[in-house]
Amino acid sequence: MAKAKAATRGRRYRFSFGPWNIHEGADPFGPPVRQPIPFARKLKKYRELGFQGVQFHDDDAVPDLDGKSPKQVLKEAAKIARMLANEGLVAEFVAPRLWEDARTIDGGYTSNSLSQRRYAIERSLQAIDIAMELGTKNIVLWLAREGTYIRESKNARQAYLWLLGAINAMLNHHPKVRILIEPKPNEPMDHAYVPTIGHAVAMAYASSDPSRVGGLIETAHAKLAGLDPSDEMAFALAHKKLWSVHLNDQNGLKFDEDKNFGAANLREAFNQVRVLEEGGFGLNGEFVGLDVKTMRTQKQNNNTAHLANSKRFFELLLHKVRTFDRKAEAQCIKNRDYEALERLVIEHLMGV
Ligand code: XUL
Ligand code: MN
Repeated sequence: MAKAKAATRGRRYRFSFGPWNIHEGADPFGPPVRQPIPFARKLKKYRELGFQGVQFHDDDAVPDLDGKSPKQVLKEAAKIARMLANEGLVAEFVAPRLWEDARTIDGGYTSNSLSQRRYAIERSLQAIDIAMELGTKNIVLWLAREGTYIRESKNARQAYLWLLGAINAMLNHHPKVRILIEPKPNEPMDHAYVPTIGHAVAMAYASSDPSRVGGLIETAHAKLAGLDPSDEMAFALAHKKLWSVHLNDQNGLKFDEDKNFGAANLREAFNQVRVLEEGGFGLNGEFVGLDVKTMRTQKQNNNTAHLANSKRFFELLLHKVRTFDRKAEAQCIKNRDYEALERLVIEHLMGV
């Protein structure tokens, strides 16, 4: 116990975000409100803001990849790998973008159309090739359109089997690839398959190589499922399957808000940091990933403040976790005096 504590005290975390987090502000009700920033300029921001890891969709690395030959795709990915190295950055993961193409309107891996399921798998295998070129083994699956608008449109049991088949095909494609399932219960679908980390972990154990399938938990997605994000993270950590996080926040059951980490519920954020710190998250090279969007109201020249702020809120909460009075906590637990424990937590957070 003392040894584990020594290992975590003073531990430094590495942070990542995706280029889509510097967002132009379009939403379903209005157009962009800021000019797009070229990828190379976004890349310059990472170190400046204190980030080392870059999260990618496959076409963040290779735009319009469906129209390019496999050779061309790899050539362009290699160019991005050089850009990363020049900036002192690393790729954290690549996620196949399976929700924009016309062939994924009704889902990719779980589409009712055989040719569309094939397209989804082919595109995912190509995402693995891109990931390897970028120097990461991690593939994130956000299963955007794998689900239904109306229940009767798909056979859910069959869909889970197709999903498993797709995961196994990816594992089979490269001996080192690791699949990180990012669960989300809804949006864009009414109901999404694999809505929670429990489902993702079950899929991992059912796969052809459970040691290479794990999860990424996004705060907002857990909250949209009506669950506590820190408990979800703890569940994955207990199974050694928390391989990344998307920290952000969410003000109740609305659309996926991607608010700043800690901005809606500070205590929940504190508990996420506590669980990550106590669970040894990061000790195997995991990144503290953010998935936070620039507010639509933000002006062009200050469109990265949300990233710096979310990282800062994490670090301030980490300080709160590390300075929490553990002896007093143990005493409250021993006495089963949870009213006293609650007061201890709230006063600590309020700096009393
Ligand atoms: C969608 C979401 C995505 C994934 C990556 O809700 O969170 O940005 O994190 O595809
Ligand atoms: Mn996310």
